[in-house]
Formats: sequence, structure tokens, C-alpha cells
Amino acid sequence: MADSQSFFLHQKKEMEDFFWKYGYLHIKNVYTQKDINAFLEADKDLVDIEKDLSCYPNLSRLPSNKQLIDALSHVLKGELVYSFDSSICINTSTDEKLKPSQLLHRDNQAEFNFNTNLPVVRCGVYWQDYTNASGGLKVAIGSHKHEYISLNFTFKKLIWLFLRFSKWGCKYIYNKRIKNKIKIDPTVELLPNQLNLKNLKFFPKYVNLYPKPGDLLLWNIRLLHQGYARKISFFPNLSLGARFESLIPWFLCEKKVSPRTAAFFVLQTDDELAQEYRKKRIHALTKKHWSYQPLKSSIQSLEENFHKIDLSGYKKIT
Ligand SMILES: O=C(O)CCC(=O)C(=O)O
Ligand SMILES: [Fe+2]
Repeated sequence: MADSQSFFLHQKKEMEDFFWKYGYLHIKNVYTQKDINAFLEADKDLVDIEKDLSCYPNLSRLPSNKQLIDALSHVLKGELVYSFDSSICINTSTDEKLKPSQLLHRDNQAEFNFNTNLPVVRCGVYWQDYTNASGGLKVAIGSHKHEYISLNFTFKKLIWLFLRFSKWGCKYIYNKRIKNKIKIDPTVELLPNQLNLKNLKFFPKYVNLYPKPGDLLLWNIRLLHQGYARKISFFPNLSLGARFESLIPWFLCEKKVSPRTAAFFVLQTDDELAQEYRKKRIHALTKKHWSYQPLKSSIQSLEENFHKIDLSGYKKIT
């Protein structure tokens, strides 16, 4: 099926078309299994989830990869910026801590203008083989361009959604948030962007992604996605929403990858919307994250490979 297609780094044009249409990419063999294992083995005693990958002598080579940067600057249609928004989690459990209805999310994005494109991606590098396993990534195809009405909707959520179809309704939501001092993520819009009927769809359509060690998955920062996907043994190509999936007994699913190790990093262009996103995100990342200084050697290599690096987060704590 076209939706669950994977690519190699040299297929730049194919990746560009696929990415803007569907909002995600599965890129094969970006690294070798041997390399990622060696990076991890060498740096594992330094790992702290709050540290950026640039704080590690070896794992810093995951984002600072010339071939990847070349390919993605083509896909995102602009030269790339590194903003020190990354981390690695090692040996984490794949037990679901969230209710199925809370799994699906966009990364620090809500109520944005669906008529614009945001050239910001989150990349995931996974150390385990997910080919025949549960516990991996599920994405909602093309959801970077649509808002959805789904079965999760409460009456209040539905009213809220309809308010967003008018300027007046958006202003009403904004005023309500200000008046009630509702705390929302600083990277999310306080004043919702007005929705248009063509932005609205019923029920997302999903696909599960099954990377092998050395593959890279990436998704538009606006795309709906979740971890903890289940692979149903007798219907391996079927991908259901988390609520339906949770009704399927585990003996009908492939075993979960557990524990799991994965690194994530954000790449973006320097376009105006991406700059706006970057500024808000740098502000939203924790003081602890910015207290870990990147290594000089990493900075040098990032500077050589990226068009620009944005160190402004580190000024927050000085
Ligand atoms: O656990 C995963 O594979 C996805 C994690 C995720 O949602 C994220 O890093 O934004
Ligand atoms: Fe996410």
C-alpha cells in the first residue's frame, strides 16, 4: 500500500511528494545497526533524558549527518536549522501509561492554520527491530492538514470545534481562556485559527510503521501520532485507532518490543513559521534541558553540517 511505503535517502523527490501529502516518512538504512549500537554502547553511562543529543560524544552524530541533512533540506524545501531539541530514552518500558483516548497527539501544536505548511519534523531513531512487533509508532495519514471529528468527542469538544468555524467563535474561545486563566502549552495557539470546512474530516485513517535498527522515522510536527501501536497477528497491515485496538486481546497481537531505546530530534528550515515555532519551543523546553551544555566537538560538527544552529536556549539559564 502506498501509504506505508518506505524510502532510501537518495529518493529525494519521491520523499518530498510523499511527505507533504501524508505528513510522515520511513527512511531505510540512514545509519547502520552497527553504528547506532556502537554510539549507544560508548555513551550509555552519560544518558539523561533531559540532555540534548549534542551532549554526547557519539550519539551527537545522529542529527549531524550530512546525507540526512541534504535529503531533508530537499524534502522541507529550505536549508536546515538545528535548535537543540532532542533526547534519548534508553530501556523504557512499553506499558501504556495513558488511556487509549489520550495516546494520539500532535507535538506541541493545536488549532493552527491548516492552510499553511510548517516545515518542522520530529525524527525518531529506534534501536529495536519492529518488523514483527507491537509497541511502535502509529501515524494518522495526512492529519497535518486536517482537524477530525472522532468518537472521542464529548459534547463540549464538539461545540468548541464548531465555534472555531467563525471569527467570533475563535475570539470567544480566546476570551474564555484569558478570563479563566486556562493554562495551555506555550507552543500552542491561544487564539485558535479559524477553521474552514475543507479542513474538517471524520475519523483519521492510520498506518503503523515498523522500523528496523538503522531506519529513521519522521513526522511533521503537526501530524497526529502515537507510540504503543499494536500489530495484529492475522491482519498485519491493519491499523486501527487506539480505542479499537485496546479491545483486541494481546494473544491476537505480536509481542511488544520491551524494553525499548529510541532517540528523537527536531529539524526545521528557517522559514518564518518555523522560526516562530522554534522560538516558542525553545522557551517551552525545561531549564534542566538548557543547563546541560553541548560538547564543543558537537557544536563544531553541527556548524559544519547545518545551515544554522540556534543556541539561544542556552542563554535562558545564564
Ligand atoms: O514513542 C514513540 O515512538 C513516539 C514518541 C513521540 O510521540 C514523540 O517523540 O513525539
Ligand atoms: Fe509525539
